[in-house]
Order: sequence, then C-alpha cells, then structure tokens
Amino acid sequence: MSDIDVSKERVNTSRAARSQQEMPRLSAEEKDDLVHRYHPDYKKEAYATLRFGPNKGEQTVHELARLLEGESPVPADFPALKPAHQVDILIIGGGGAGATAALTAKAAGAKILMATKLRLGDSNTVMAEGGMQVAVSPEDSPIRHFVDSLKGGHMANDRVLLKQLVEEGPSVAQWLIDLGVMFDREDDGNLSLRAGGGSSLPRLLRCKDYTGLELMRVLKDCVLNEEVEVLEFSPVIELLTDGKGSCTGAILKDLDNDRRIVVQAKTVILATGGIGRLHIQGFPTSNHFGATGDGLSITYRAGASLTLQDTFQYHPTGAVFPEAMAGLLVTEAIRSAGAHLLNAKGERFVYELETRDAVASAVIRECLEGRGIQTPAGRYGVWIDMPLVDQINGEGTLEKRFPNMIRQFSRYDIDIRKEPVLVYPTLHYQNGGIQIDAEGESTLKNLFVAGEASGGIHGRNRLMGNSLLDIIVYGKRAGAAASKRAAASDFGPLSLDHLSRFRKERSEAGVNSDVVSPMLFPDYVKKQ
Ligand code: MEZ
Repeated sequence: MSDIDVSKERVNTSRAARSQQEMPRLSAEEKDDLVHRYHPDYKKEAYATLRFGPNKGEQTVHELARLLEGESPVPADFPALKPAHQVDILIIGGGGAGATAALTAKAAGAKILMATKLRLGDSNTVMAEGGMQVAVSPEDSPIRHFVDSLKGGHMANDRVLLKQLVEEGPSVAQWLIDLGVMFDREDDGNLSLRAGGGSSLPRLLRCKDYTGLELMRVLKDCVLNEEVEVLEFSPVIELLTDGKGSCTGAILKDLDNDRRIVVQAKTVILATGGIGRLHIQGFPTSNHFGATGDGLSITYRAGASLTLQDTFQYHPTGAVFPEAMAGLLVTEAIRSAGAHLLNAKGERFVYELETRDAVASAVIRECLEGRGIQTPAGRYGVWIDMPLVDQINGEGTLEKRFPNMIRQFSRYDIDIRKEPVLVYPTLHYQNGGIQIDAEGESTLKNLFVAGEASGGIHGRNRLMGNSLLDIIVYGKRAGAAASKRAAASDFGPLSLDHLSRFRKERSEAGVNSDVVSPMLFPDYVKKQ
C-alpha cells in the first residue's frame, strides 16, 4: 500500500471510535499564537509597502501592490471622451452585489446600465456554498451576531458597517424569499439553520450546498425580468472623474472587438468582487475566473482609499486532490455537520469549527511539521473525514445536504460517502478592500462600492456566511444611496486628470514597472 493509502486506512478504521470524541477549543491566547505563527497574513516577506497613492506607507501583499502601483491601459493621449452611454447609475459587476444594487436602483426609478466582465452572474456569488448568516431564530439576535462577527474579525471590523449588516439581515432574507429564493426548511416548514465556525448559535440559512448559486439564479432572473440594460464581456479599465474629486463615469473595454466604451454616469457602483485569481503567496483559489481585483486598482488610481488591504481569508478546506480540483471549496458546512480533520497519523489536531484563520493555520502547521499527506502532484494536505457525517447524522445525510460536493468529487471517481479526501487552505476572500461609509460611498464622491470589493465590515477574518449577507445588505444600500444622489445631481465633466496625477506620483516614487492593471484575467490565461 502507498503512504496515502496507509494513512487513509487509519482514518477509515478510527472513524467509529472517534465519532463521539470531543475536541478541546483553543483559548484566545492559543488561537492568537497559532495564527501569528502559521497564518499567511503574518508572513512578513509576502508583504510590500505601498510607495505612493492614498495608502502610501501601508502594507499589502506583493501581488496586490504590483497592481495598485501598475500603469493604466488608457494612454495619456486617449481621444476626446465622448460618452456612448449616459445614465444615472453605472453598475460595474454582475454578481450578487451588482444585481441587488441594480434591482434596488431600478425600483427607485434610476436609469441604469450594468457592465460585466464575463456573463451576468459569473461571480464569486455562485461559488458560495455553505450559507448566509442571519439572526432569525427566537434564541438569536443581531447583537449576538454582531459580537460573534466582531470576535471573528479580531475586533478590527468597522462597527457601523457591521451593525447595519446584522440588523438588516432578517429583512434582506425576507426580501430574497419574496423574490423566490428557496432556503432549506425543516419538516415543520420553519427555516433550517446550521452553525458556522466562530458562531455561538446556528444561524446559517442555506440552499443545500449551493446557496450562492440559488441566490444568483433568482437575482439574475429578476434583473432580466426588469429589463435592466446589461453590457456583458465589457470589463471596466478606468474610472473617470471631474478632476475635482468626484467620479463621473468609467471606460469599459468591449472584449469582443477591443473597443473602448465611455460611460457618463451621475454615480457609479463598483461591485467587482474579489482577488482569488491573484493566487497570493502561490495559493490555489476557490474563486471564479474573473476574480482579479479589478475594482481595487482603478479605484486606487482615482484616489480612493483602501482599508485592511493587508488581510486575506484562506479557507481551511480547499481540495488538493485530484489535481484538477485543487483549490475548489469543501464547504465549512461539512465540518459543521460533524466532519473531522485528521493528519497523516490519523489524529485530529484542531476543533473544526474554530474561526477560519485558526483552522487554516492549524492545517498549515500540520503540513509544515511533517504531519501532512503528500499528493502525487506534490501538494500537501490533511484528511477531511466526510463519511463521518453520515455516521453521525444518519445514512443519506451527505446525499441530502451536500449533493454538489458529492457530484464534484464523483467526476473523479471519488465517493465522499465512503472515503475521506485531502484538503489544504485555499485563497477564498479579501477581508479588506475599498473603504466605504455607511451608505457604501467610497472616499471618492459619487463612487459607491458593494460586496467583496469593499472593506471594513469583516475586520481581519470574515465569518462563514457573512459574505452572502454583505452582498445583499450593501448591494441594497449602495443602490438606494446612488439613486438618491443621482436624482439630485447633474452629469459632471469627464476627465482623466486623476491619471496625470497618478502618473506623476508614480514617477516621483520611482516606480517604473511595466505591470498594467486592472489585470482582467489570470496571467496563466494570457500565456495560452
Ligand atoms: O461564506 C463563505 O465563505 C462560505 C459559506 C463558505 C463555505 O465554506 O461554504
């Protein structure tokens, strides 16, 4: 038998004895120590100091710093800015936050245009599996949700943003249900709730293990039914300003014919999502193909501040085998349903529902200290014992609650009902992003931001399920605030003055790299 098979057998044979085993929780000090020692956010050599711009002197990872300090694809001699579209609101991004903002703005009577890099709906929203946290049970409360999220975020969360997030949870969940989202229910018809890591009570609403896909199915249908004008395959490449600190539109790139499209807008909502495809520190990612942080670089160039741009979430359980699945999520909901994590010796090494930063750090520790299992492709991982879920909850549980997970692995002849699989942290989420105020407005006037592109709500570590909530709460807030602003505004002049300032600062800071941002697609695509 190979080493992998021997180790796997240990997991299979110890299952029954382990099933009732309690795992001690980490004390606050132990957790702090673990995270500081092993979490990628604390790896000093992975970080650079930003040399100019709104966050000059602050740190972020090299991969992001390169893009923030990168050149614009728009040349200094760009021809006169003649708008092809004039709208109240330009919404950039076709995921859950953008779609929610579009529906809200449309309902408020605004004339809107949505621009998406890929197709409407191609986004991290559809990749979200495990659920959406909302305090709806009689024992629960938004205050409790607030405290859990603040603790999970290492107390670095923006309190105002977090308060709004948890307080508006129940009403946005009802809004989604009214639109047609089919959250799982118990036999008595009540919403079914599950626990997530770092939460003191079960508060995850979910649609089996494809919650985000179900949300996007409904939101996309609504956007189409409302006849929102959508320009697909038209990513943003630059913002436009009036030269005096207000955003007045954007330049898009038509991927079909490489033409530039100038849009004049009274307000802009950026919902461009995350950064997983930057593969920070070489990590694989759970993110969709277009998650290249485009919103961050164009916003930084236009002079808006970022916040917590030095912290990222590495989801503890990304698949590492088979190689074709590397980085794909094994939802936290599986651990919530009882699955154990085990090292090469078949030992549990962490309470599986600690916050994600702690669990990810523990997995990395096991692998660094020689207790990981090597895959044929040379990656390292630990076991996640999914058959235990059926043993604890009854046969058929995996099939009923995790059909997506079963299908994903079955494509490679792996039956998760019968055998454990190997996992390792995968780059999942940017905890920080563009700084926003309570209405979702950035520090650049008339530029609103919603969803993963924004920062502050989740502090230094987001809790499971707070992202699907965030995109809806802040999609709505941005949609409402941008509509109100647009109704009271005229179109502003279109200029690229901010680019001249940016280029001057860049040159004075001695930056002369040939990196062009936004990146739009992962660099391995360009090489093909
Ligand atoms: O919020 C998330 O990131 C989430 C629900 C992920 C998961 O493990 O399913």
